[in-house]
Amino acid sequence: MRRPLIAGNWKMNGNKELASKLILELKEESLKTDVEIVVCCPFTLLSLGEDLCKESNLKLGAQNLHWEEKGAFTGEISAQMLLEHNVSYVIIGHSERREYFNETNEIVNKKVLNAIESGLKPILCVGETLEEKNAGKTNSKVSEQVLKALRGVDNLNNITIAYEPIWAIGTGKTPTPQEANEVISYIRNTISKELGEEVSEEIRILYGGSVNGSNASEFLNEEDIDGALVGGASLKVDEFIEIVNF
Ligand code: G2H
Repeated sequence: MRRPLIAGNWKMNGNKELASKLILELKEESLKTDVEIVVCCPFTLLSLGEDLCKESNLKLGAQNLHWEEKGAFTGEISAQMLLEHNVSYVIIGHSERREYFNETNEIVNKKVLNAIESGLKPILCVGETLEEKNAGKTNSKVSEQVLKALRGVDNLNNITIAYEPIWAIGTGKTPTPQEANEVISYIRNTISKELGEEVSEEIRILYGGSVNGSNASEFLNEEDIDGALVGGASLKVDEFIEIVNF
């Protein structure tokens, strides 16, 4: 049985006040205990997030990391720096990173390798553009992204994948839950064929893209969907609670 995971990706949003409010309210709620909940806040809020998440079931996540251990990489952040703040998860290869910061599959692969070697759990994002979807290229695009990102990774136990169709991100548009489930089960089959059946049964694959309090349960009740990566709705505590308690 794969334990569902709901991760909130705050992107470049929030401040100390919002972080305190959101995390404290989440801690006070009675949330499903069989769901793993991760808060991926901006780097500057990790220290506060670390304190606020203490003595709770909430886990802390980051939204990016560099692939090197340390060095002259102005503006970057290392796995060790994240670990020092009790960060457990790190989002890697989000489409916004790929699009605005030119992250290629090779860069994503280096980041995944570094995260795994350092003891962080990557949430690897993959997804197709609307053009690729319309050209019938969804499955080939996402399976290529997954296999390239996982190249050379020996231990896949701590990997989570998030299928996020780019056209569904922050747009309010979504695939149907059945369509999302089909792509996710294609990813699972690809992993089974290329990397082993056992790991394909164990690896968690989330859906992301305009998930909200109203549509979450439909996605999360699909057989192959193991959770959600939530952007906009993770900044509204009531909605995020609704998603977690789907
Ligand atoms: C997709 C998602 C979170 P949103 O990027 O990663 O954002 O839920 O706002 O579409």
